[in-house]
Amino acid sequence: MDTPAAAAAVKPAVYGASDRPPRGDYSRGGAVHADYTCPQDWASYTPADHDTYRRLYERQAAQLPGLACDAFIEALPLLGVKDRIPRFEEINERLHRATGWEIVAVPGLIPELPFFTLLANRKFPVTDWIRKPEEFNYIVEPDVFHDLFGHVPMLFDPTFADYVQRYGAGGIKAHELGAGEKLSRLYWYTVEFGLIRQPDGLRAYGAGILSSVGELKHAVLSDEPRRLPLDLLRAMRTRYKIDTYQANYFVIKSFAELFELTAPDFTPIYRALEVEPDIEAGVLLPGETGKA
Ligand code: HBI
Ligand code: FE
Repeated sequence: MDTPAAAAAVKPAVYGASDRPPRGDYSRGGAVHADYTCPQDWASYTPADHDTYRRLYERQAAQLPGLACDAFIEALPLLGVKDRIPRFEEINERLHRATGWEIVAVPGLIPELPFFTLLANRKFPVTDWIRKPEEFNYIVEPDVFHDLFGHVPMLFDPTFADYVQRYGAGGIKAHELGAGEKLSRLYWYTVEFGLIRQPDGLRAYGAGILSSVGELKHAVLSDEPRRLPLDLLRAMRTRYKIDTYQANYFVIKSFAELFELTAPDFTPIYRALEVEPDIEAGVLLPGETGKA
């Protein structure tokens, strides 16, 4: 997969293989670099695109109190504009000052190794196209709203930002060990669908929850999903679903806890995982209450 265009033909097997062609244009007349980054094609946004972003932002921001974690709510205004799609460089000035991160535009989902490499270098890949108005309530592939609204505010939190950088560095190693899929479960159950128990109650910090109109209430308030204390092995053994609400979530007590998880060398963990069977989403093991 030496060029983005070639890679796009193979559609990165991300979030589970899907037979649909990728939404993004991975060639863009040669404007996509070898690391999959490309200029944000801001001029290509139509008034309808900006309006879709405005409406998504307005609806989601109204839902946050009592459901989104404090770090997210505090940082969200740092995205700047909310009535149109922001220019990434507007955000990068503030983000780089805060935690040394910057967001880079990509045409969509990218293969594992380039993804991990960008994170390891404190570059967060943000898809630069936005869903169509008719996809207002649900879109399968992450678009600019999911990435900007869901992921970027959390990167203003220094400890969480350090976790994501460590995750990326670990991901390069996991890829070399052939353990990328196991490690991607950790990403899924933390960066995408993580919950945190604050002193004032359960809150969401995962981007997949924070950017979803229905899943934010479901993940935090419903008694249907199982909620487990985050444990490295348990999370990396647990399969996930890509097109429904999660059947289980993993709960942390602090972002320091998340950061400390990535301290050890994962090689022995990958070895242990080779002999531990996967666990289906939503299944409880003996002794688990599912009420973390
Ligand atoms: N690519 N652009 C983009 N965004 C993601 O969140 C992403 C990706 N590629 C792979 C991926 N996520 C996950 O499978 C990682 O856990 C590897
Ligand atoms: Fe995401």
